Amino acid sequence: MWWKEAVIYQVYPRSFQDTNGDGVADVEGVRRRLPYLKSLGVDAIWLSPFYKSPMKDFGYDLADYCDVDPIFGTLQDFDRLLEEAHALGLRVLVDLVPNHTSSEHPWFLESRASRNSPKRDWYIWKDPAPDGGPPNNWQSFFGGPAWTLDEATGQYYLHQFLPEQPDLNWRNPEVREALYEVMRFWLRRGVDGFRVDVLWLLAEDLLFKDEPGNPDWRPGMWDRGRHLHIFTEDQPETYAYVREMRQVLDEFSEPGRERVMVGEIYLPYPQLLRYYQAGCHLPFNFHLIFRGLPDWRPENLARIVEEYESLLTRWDWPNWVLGNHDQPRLASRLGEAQARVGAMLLFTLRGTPTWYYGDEIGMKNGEIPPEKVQDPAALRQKDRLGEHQLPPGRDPERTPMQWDDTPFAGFSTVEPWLPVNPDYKTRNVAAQENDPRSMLHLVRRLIALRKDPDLLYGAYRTYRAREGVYAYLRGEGWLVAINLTEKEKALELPRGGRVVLTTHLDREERVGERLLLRPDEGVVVRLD
Ligand code: ISL
Repeated sequence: MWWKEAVIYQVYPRSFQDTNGDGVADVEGVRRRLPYLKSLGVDAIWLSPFYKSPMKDFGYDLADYCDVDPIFGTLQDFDRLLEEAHALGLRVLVDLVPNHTSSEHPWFLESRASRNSPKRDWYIWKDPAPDGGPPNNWQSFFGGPAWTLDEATGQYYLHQFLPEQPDLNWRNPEVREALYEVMRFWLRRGVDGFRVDVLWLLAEDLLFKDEPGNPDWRPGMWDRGRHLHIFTEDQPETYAYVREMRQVLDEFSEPGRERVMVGEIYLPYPQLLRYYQAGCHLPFNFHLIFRGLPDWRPENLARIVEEYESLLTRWDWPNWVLGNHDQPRLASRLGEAQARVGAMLLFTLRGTPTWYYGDEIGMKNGEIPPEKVQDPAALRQKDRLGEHQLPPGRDPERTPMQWDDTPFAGFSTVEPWLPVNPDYKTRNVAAQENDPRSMLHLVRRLIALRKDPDLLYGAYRTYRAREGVYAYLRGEGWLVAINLTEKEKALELPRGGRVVLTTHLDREERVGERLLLRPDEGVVVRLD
């Protein structure tokens, strides 16, 4: 099945390639860069939202599910991109944002118009608490209460994100059918599937009780962490909704042309894995991001992989991620040398990898001067906490793609919406194409190597996970050994073999039963 063998590449549409000189990238820019994506060897592209939107959350606030925002282009541009991608053998996944719309979506305008509106029940409206305050203590992901009062009708509406992102009421079958029609709209156009936004948050408990306090919360942690989320996350109804979405996908699937659902789900494994049973092809496994990167030791990484591997049934296909548009850049979290090691890990584990644009050249978090901060998550904190506490937000990982060393990095002809990282002069695609030992070449080699049937489908077994070295076996003859330290390490191999790839890209040689790993080196060994 294609999605088991695929590498998915995430494009953040605002930041990939501008073609009309407005400083914001566009759909046409993705089309023009298809040859690059093809040369990288990826199989599928996932596009974050490019739909009509007031852009309060940069597209995750949709005012029209079935049209392209003019800043990104037109539906015709999208059709052309899709056609050319398919001609090159690249699949295209689009973002589906079912949990909330923009407050400017016609559905919400109708819903808020009056308490008797036929669409009143399309969103979640509640009377104020007896003191006039919000109905309960639920907090928004972006800080502050998850409820906003609509003065005109005297009720609060729920928004787990911005006040400009009201939550749809998924218990209402009309809402569900409307979203399934949205899916059909894009499936008929030919998309290969969806990355579904906040899939684990679709339903809320009907009693709307206060969330209990989180005993682990400490000052400095984010607001929403003050409480547990037992009434807003992972509710039983969600599984039924996932099943229904899967049916819509199956209406359009044929052998070799399965339309797939990738689910954004931040949950512990036992809960996460239940989304497979509900029919989600790839419930995102973010554990390397939120447990691995902060504690980059072999013992920890092996635990993360083994727990997952031991819980998966043979119907569940694994997947791995190291970065996305909500998380600090891989190369900033691990440093340049270990980012290469991280890439080797991601592409040699069992399961479908998803790769974030720019990580293949080791792009780092951009430095965003306070007056240029755009991310609403950061700006809301600033309003509440004051300038001096301004958290970095998510802009640093969304800076323009660094194509070459010309002004604005070949991204645009004008000042881009977020500053280009100044390191673009030396860190860019063109420079790395010319450097045979660059991270770009490493990623390309890893993606190509991953096509080996044993690396795709072979079993995973931990070989060693201690003293800075993490080594594992894949299938019959592969051994991957990564050195997570800056010190030289030695590893006894089960038998001799051949180093076929090193993160340093400078040796391919026979090894005996003793493998020497240089500082920050990862190697893939083909055992005899
Ligand atoms: O960024 C996060 C964790 O580090 C999350 O809080 C994130 O906001 C959450 O996972 C939901 O993300 C998705 O939905 C949001 C949107 O802002 C994010 O960009 C998107 O990935 C609302 O649609």
